[in-house]
Amino acid sequence: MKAGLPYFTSGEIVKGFGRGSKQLGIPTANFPQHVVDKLPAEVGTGTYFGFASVDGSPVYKMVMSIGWNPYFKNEHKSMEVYILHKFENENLYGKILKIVILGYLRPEMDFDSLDGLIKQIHDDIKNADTALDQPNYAKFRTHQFFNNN
Ligand code: RBF
Ligand code: MG
Repeated sequence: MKAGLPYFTSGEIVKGFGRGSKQLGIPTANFPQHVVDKLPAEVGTGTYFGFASVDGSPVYKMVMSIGWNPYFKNEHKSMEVYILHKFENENLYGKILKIVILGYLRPEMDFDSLDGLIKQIHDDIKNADTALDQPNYAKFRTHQFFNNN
């Protein structure tokens, strides 16, 4: 496993840039800045995969972005989690998101078009979905970190 991983963290879901759902059709749950600032140096920017749970929900696969989103030229580093589960019209703001980061997919990139970014994220979702079926990753779904929330 990559240095610094597995990495376990949790925090309240806060409002992001409001682009994920509307502009990209890929809603993400954003962590507050103090959670981002706790990331160890080994867990650098890029796209990662792992598992996630929201307020004691079942544990779902996730894929996430850590960084400055070069396409949008953000000024703050963010941690945005896309959960591979369809939540029914639920507002997740204020709920507690628990994640374990298990693997690294690729560095952060800039794109010529929004379409290019969206296509790449869909590839990331597929790659995460496949990787997380490997037993060495899948075993974390039942890790005690996700118990009694
Ligand atoms: N934004 C980028 O500018 N470059 C990236 O390489 C990038 N990769 C992402 C990968 C995943 C799995 C996700 C969920 C998002 C990624 N984003 C990336 C962030 C995207 O720009 C962000 O979700 C929207 O700006 C909404 O805040
Ligand atoms: Mg978001």
